[in-house]
Amino acid sequence: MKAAELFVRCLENEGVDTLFGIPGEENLDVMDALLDSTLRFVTTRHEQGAAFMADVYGRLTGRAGVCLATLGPGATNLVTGVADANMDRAPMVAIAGQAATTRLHKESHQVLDLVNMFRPISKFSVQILEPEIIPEIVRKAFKVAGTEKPGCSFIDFPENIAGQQVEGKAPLKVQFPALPTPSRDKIAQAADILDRAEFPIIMAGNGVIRSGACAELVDFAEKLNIPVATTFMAKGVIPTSHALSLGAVGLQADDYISCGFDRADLILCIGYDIVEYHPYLWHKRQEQKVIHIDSLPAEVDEHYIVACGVIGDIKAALKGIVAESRYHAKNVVTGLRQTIVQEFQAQANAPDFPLKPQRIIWDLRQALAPEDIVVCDVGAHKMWMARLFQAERPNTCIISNGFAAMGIAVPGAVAARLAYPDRHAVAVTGDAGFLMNAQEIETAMRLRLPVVILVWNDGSYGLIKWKQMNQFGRESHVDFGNPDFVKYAESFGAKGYRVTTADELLPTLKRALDDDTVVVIDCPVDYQENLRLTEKLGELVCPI
Ligand SMILES: Cc1ncc(C[n+]2csc(CCOP(=O)(O)OP(=O)(O)O)c2C)c(N)n1
Ligand SMILES: [Mg+2]
Repeated sequence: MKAAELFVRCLENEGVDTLFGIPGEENLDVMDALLDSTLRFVTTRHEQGAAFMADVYGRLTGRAGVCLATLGPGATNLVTGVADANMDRAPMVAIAGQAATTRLHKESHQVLDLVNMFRPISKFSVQILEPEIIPEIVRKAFKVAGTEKPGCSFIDFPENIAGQQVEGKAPLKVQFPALPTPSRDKIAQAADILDRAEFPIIMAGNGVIRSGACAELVDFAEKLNIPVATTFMAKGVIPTSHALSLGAVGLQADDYISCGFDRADLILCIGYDIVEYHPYLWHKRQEQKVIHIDSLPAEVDEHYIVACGVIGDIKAALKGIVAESRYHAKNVVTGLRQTIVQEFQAQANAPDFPLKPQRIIWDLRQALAPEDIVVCDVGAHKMWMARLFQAERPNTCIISNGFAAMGIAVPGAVAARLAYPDRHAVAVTGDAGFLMNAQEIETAMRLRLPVVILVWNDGSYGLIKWKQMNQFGRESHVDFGNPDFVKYAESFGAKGYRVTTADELLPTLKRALDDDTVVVIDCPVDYQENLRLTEKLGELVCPI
């Protein structure tokens, strides 16, 4: 068979069902071989869209999302989405076509050294130099991408190799390593430290979701009476409605939840990764002890010196420690939780127009079922969503907080809808991030994927304006004009709605979710709330 065909067989063997990408001249053989495979190819309108789709598909399914581009400019367009997956620990395999190996040694049309270009933004970056090594390369790419901590593998596939014949080769057996059970000693040491603590608190990170340990985490918290804060990327590991949930941490300023950390004498970091939230922001004075429970040893950081590391399978670690520890009866956080819950509700009925961020989020939560999926973009809206959107289940509020690249929400919501056709998918995005990948509306329309895109319209790079005002008291080059988002949506054959009073938002959202097509909602937002929040948190008095 042709090498390209063997390559496609290997993808099938890995359980890949979907590829996102754009065909090019240098991957003609692969594109042709796909026609005789079980794989679904989603043709996108920008390689960045394809990469973000693979990123979110991988994060939601736990299996590597796959994207494909041609050489040179096709491959450079993948870069942001690849880096995002890699830093957000989402499993991904990115594939690019390449010129024939007979012209890689010289200056040549569209030729770039892609293996080196992708090296710093991937775990494994490789070129296929002989057809015979395809089974090993594909197997290794998927194994590396999917093994803790997950990330991206990049494969460069020169066109002359793809067209060669290869005999007697077949895909390799799919094997992933099981994480080792943490040692008994470490479990005993952690349980002992925990026993002696009075006010332990849990900081759960995305690793809890990746290792499927959410139920064990909730059980652990309940049996030992320990409150749980999550990172932005771990929203939903414990239902926000749970009495022990303290919401999400991640603002660069103190928030109510900081009071929980300040009171604590022990912080249990579970599946937490410092890429998600700098330790100096929650461990400034380093007065609390830290226990690190994760698949891999703690990263070195001067604010993250651990008293004990329990390394290995997170589920096994939690089960082991819970069996040897005690209920912390004094560890009451009712007052703090009440304050946090009041924050969720405080502006639920605010009649103001443009709408307050708090009201937008409240109405969005009312409109969605607990299992529906929100993919959030990056900006001021993300800060508000992370703080106030009440996620009840893991992986229902996708936030990029490793690489935090704008433009993820629209392609991400398309991928969410593909991964879970029975759930609603909503892209929550700023007006700037929206236009970074709005072209993927066409992809969603073509694939008949209903997606709701809720655009927070402030005519500005709102988050940057917020920071400029905080730091310098004046803004610099952050405003822009917007197209008519309703007409823009309609030009794709999608629907567009404009919210003109606060009370219109909830019915508009419900209608959009029922419309069964792509809908763009233009929702004007009042970001004066940003500075009000900064002021309020600056004067924060701890409710415990
Ligand atoms: C690709 C990319 N470019 C720039 C940034 C830096 N950045 C972070 S938020 C932001 C502004 C986002 O504006 P918008 O999408 O309108 O959201 P808003 O802050 O107004 O809610 C910028 C420029 C980034 N994170 N990613
Ligand atoms: Mg904006």
